[in-house]
Amino acid sequence: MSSTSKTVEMNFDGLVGPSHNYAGLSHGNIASSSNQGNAANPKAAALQGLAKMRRLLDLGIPQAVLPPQERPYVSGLRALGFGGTDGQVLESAFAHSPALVANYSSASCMWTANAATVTPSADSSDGRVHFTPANLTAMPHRALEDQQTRLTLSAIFADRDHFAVHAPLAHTPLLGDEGAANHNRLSASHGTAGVEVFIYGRDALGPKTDLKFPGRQTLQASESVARLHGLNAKNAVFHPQSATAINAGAFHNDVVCVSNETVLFFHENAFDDPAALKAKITAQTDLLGFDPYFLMAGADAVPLPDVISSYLFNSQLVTLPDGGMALILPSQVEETASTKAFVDQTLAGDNPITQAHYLDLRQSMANGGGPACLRLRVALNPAQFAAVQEGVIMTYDKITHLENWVKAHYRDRLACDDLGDPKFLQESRDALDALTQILNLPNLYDFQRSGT
Ligand code: SUG
Repeated sequence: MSSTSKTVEMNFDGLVGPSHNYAGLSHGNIASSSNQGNAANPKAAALQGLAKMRRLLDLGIPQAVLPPQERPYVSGLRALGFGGTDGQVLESAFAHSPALVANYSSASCMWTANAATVTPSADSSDGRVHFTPANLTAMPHRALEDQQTRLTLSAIFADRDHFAVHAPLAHTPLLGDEGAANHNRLSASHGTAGVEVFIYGRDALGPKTDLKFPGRQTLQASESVARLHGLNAKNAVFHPQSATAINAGAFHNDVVCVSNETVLFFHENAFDDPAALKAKITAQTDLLGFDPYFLMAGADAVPLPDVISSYLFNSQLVTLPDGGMALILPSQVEETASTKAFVDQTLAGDNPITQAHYLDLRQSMANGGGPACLRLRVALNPAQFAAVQEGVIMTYDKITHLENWVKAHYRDRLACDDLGDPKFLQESRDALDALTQILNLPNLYDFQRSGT
């Protein structure tokens, strides 16, 4: 795909890794907990993700991928004192604790909305696109992702004239950072200055709260990312997620809210004091010279449990090249009466949303990841677009190539008991080694650099 003459948004989807499984690792994520111990189908998961990318290309939306991380993460286990060959490291760690190996084997980096927070150059102080890889400290298995994420983003956005990839924030509960999943942006268009809306689950320096589940994102992390990205009081807003939403299973704000250009699409229970949030946003959009659309689903019409089980607001909301916007939704939204009715009502209403597309993402959804979790949005002007490492940008041919790669390398059944098997380790490495050639990302992984 060639670059266009204006700023466009490119979605970087997480390519689902060969170790996709259901280990029930995410406390507070109801789908993850309730599917614990089920066998997964990594092949179907990866193909479902690629089908979503193909659909976005059909709509004329630029599409790219972020490759999966190396799992099982043998160098991580080796650093815990397990020794011998790589196969022996895995076997002895598994004999010691299958749960430990499950944490070091999760394919959770597929949810790239948690890979980083991204500030487009229209908002940053130095005219570059800024990325801060999320430290993901709240969940043990996810806290293992940030160093590789930094390496991957640095390889893809290598041009320092256009891109700044920061270090992740320190791994302390004070600075729990979950990336773009708690970050919205409102602007007249992708290329013009906007207001960035940081939603946090917890003020780590404030009074104790009555959260039943972890408030993963802290206010202090959001403020730090905004500072690092060169945002100021005029283009950043900080606001708490509601405890009601977190306690109902909205472990990230993007389970109950999505934004795109002028639209904020959200549930009544998403935020503490939604009226106050709207006032903060409009104070800034007035200065920027546009009126936002606040499209809110009331809790009476769309009960919060329906929102959590269907992932209505974990849709992608994308700007169509010929005008209007499309919602990319999981099929569960179509199968749930209240959420389907709200989508139909939105399409019929006076707002920019003109299309709804329902997709089967059941493998990812069973771990609490919908369409929006699976993508990192990056707004790029033509020069920035041209500077992205080309190997990760999707064309129809490349998607077909990746589908064939998945069919050749992935299992169609993976249970937690399979994770300690050295044969599975070798299969995964063969797959990732081939992938780095397809995407032209040489020496991306530890096992390639160490030559084992
Ligand atoms: O962090 N699930 C992920 C889902 C992340 C969804 N992302 C967004 N909402 N943006 C999580 O809870 C489950 C893995 C397991 O249980 O094996 C998991 O990590």
